[in-house]
Amino acid sequence: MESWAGHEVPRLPGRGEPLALYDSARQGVHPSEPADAGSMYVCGITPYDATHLGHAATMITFDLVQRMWRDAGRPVRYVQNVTDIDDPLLERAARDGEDWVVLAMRETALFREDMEALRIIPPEHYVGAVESIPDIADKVEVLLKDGAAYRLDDGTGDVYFDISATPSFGYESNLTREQMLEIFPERGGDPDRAGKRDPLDPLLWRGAREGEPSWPGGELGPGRPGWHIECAVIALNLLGDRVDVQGGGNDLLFPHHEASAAHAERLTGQAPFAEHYVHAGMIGLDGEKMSKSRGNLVFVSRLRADKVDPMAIRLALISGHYRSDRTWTDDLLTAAYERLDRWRRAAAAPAGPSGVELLSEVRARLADDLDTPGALAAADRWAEATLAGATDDPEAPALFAKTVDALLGIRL
Ligand code: 5CA
Ligand code: ZN
Repeated sequence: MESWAGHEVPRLPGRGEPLALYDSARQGVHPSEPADAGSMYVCGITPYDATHLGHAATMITFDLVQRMWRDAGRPVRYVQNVTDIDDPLLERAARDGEDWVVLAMRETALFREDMEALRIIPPEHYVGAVESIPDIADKVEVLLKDGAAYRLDDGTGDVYFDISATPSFGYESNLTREQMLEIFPERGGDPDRAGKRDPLDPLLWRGAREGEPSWPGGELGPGRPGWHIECAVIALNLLGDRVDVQGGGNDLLFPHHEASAAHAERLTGQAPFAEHYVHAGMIGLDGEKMSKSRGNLVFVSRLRADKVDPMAIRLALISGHYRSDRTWTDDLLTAAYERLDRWRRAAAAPAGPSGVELLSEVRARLADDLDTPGALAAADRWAEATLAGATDDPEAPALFAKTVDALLGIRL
């Protein structure tokens, strides 16, 4: 499916530092030093509503990964999906009496506009679940033949993955079985479904139901794909047997990324599927996770319609560390506007403290697990000294503007 338009990213002098990132599986910060190109798969939207600030924060996080890899001289192979068929989409379409295809297309189009406004570098491949169905059905068939999956014998045609088919189920999320059993039903799982071998077995293929869209599944019979196999297959098809980064919000730690990894690893015989499982914190409003089902959403498109500067949105979202769950407030936006104003005035100054030193400080902060608060503080110190009249380096204001543009995605 079509991605969105990119923009020019300025080239910076010298070479950026290798990026270290927190990996949820190993529970620590480790270097992400792709041998050749960096490969990244990021779990994209389920397009039944507009992009909210939580989606935006997660997309900005992985945009920073891409910017750091590029700055270190690595080409980037980046794939993102759109879950353009799934229960929540069908439920919302039914609730509003709308065609689910029209709903998905409209919200995906709006997402693209939001991403462009936020200066997110587009993925190389932006892929829908629907267009991937033949590939997904093929892989489910492979898992069935291989004994890693089974069909329920209740006539529904539903196929489940047997989690005992991978020896290390649980390694990605590091959760106990009790924790998994608690979270599973809250995140789309069906532990009580009769006929499953293990309550935690995830759905691979849902047999066709009256009144629901379905696609021919070859030997599987008509139906539609489960959620985790969708991401596993899209990633394997376009990025190969393993990826450097598997990304998304921390709501995907379990079961989504655990199950996707299990599917991929069983299909390829190689583990781990991802070198780094990277999870962005949840953006909340009034103490609650921002989510479509809770309805406590601040939409990027709403803010844009209100003429809020997308650069202020971006700056507000990166003023906290990507891994921390954090709350959106109007104060955050006010502070971002003030910062943007100081930075813009400083970038227009005739000179400032050393631009090369500033660049190396920003690089170092971001290389350390994307420490954006540290990078912003370094930029603030430079801007403050510039506005106070520092005259050391006449090249510095231009380099400052390039630095925050290339590495933080902030166009002054
Ligand atoms: N389509 C699936 C992933 S395959 C999905 O989770 N869609 S979503 O629309 O619910 O979320 C899209 C992306 O935004 C996911 O990476 C998700 O983890 C992330 N996300 C969702 N809500 C928030 C939030 N409140 N804060 C931060 N990130 C969020
Ligand atoms: Zn996904």
